[in-house]
Amino acid sequence: MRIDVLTLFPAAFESGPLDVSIIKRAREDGLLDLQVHDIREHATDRHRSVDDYPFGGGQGMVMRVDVLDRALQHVQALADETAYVVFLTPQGEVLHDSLVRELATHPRLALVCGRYEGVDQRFVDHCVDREVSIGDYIVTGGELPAMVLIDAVTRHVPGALGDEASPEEESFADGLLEHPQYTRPAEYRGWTVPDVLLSGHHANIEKWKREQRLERTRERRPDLFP
Ligand code: 4GY
Repeated sequence: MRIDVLTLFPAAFESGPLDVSIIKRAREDGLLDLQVHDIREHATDRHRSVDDYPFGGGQGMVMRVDVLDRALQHVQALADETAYVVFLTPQGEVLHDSLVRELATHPRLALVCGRYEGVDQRFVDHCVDREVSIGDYIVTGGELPAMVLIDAVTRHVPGALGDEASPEEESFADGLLEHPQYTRPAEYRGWTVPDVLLSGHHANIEKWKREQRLERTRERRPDLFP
């Protein structure tokens, strides 16, 4: 899959979480083609301005519709596929497993990262296919939310998790939280591991894991409970 990012801070995507581990390998293997673009290259005045004061007053600055539209048109023309355009904003629908899976079915995404107080609504109305939020809190710009989305989506690209692992077998695929995990040593400072996990009785172990997942989900996330 191809993902184009439009940002005023392309450096935010250099040597970060998308350059290590699973996402690094997905990029090396050609499963993710990530291209980052500087919105400022599409400013035209001598100050290279990308923002201006809000009509009607108010604090802060608003990103200009003309600069964003030129940047997006430039990016769209870089490949044959038309990118599905996602704007990261707390005003969007909250990202969840089913939306991640849906976004992963698009062959090409373009992610628009806002800064300042936001972007001119005309850009959203005329150029954006989907507004997505990573949760009900505010961060300084759309770059971190874009990275979260890229990571979550890439895990659903076939082959990205390697041969054995499948996202279908992960937490949320069946709507439940994970059971607790333990590894050696079996005892540390008197802290022990549940006996059943050391018993070698596979049917009992599977039953315990299921019970733990149901119990955790009921206690911590009743909203997810089946
Ligand atoms: N939460 N989920 C989020 C955010 C801040 C555009 C500048 C979020 O997605 N984005 O907090 N974004 C941005 C939004 C203008 C600040």
